[in-house]
Amino acid sequence: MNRLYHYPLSPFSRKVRLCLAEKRIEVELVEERYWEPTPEFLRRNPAGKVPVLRMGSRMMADSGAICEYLEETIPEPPLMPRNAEDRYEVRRLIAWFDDKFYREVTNKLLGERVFRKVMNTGYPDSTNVKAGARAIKDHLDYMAHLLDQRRWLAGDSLSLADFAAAAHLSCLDYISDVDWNRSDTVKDWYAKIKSRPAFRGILADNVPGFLPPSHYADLDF
Ligand SMILES: N[C@@H](CCC(=O)N[C@@H](CS)C(=O)NCC(=O)O)C(=O)O
Repeated sequence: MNRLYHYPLSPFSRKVRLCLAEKRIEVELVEERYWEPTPEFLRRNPAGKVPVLRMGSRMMADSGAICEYLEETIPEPPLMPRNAEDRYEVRRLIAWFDDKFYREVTNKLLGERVFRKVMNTGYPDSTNVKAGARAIKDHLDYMAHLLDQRRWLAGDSLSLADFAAAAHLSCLDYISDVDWNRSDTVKDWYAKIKSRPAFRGILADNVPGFLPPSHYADLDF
């Protein structure tokens, strides 16, 4: 059985879960408290990060590398476009969310509100929380700008860029940190992606000590 070592509120783990589910690859999920790394965990991934995917005898780390591997080995349904220009745009947006959005928003909001508590590293830093809450507005506006011209974030087909964005936003939605009233366009996009069967597992996540809001799993939020 394939196995994904993950943490439920890790956006990088969620991106891989969405990719696996969309391609109908079954995996057993194993929760990894990566901030308390065991020797076995570090043997699986010397970088000490989740996600890590075990497929057959192969152990794979880094969500970007894993998703591209899955795309190359299990091409259906496709999550990358056919031509180079369109693939460039998907990769640009994955980097946007996994680098810029993560640094400016996810890490500031989720990092302070959730991970400080689970890692036992003190109280949330309100300067970081305020900065994250300010930055997410610009990101939602940028998404609205893209979605005004395209059906999906990187073009007219669903792609890994949508999964990267949805992975971050779903983690933040779990702690009620997304203002869905800011843009109908972004809300419609999220409703569309949220209703995919691949999203079911993520909507069923439960992190002890953090109860998601009622709209979190509601497809008609
Ligand atoms: N580039 C990596 C980033 C993974 C990552 O940063 N994961 C976080 C959890 S969301 C982690 O394991 N952090 C532990 C650390 O940085 O030591 C990927 O895409 O998989």
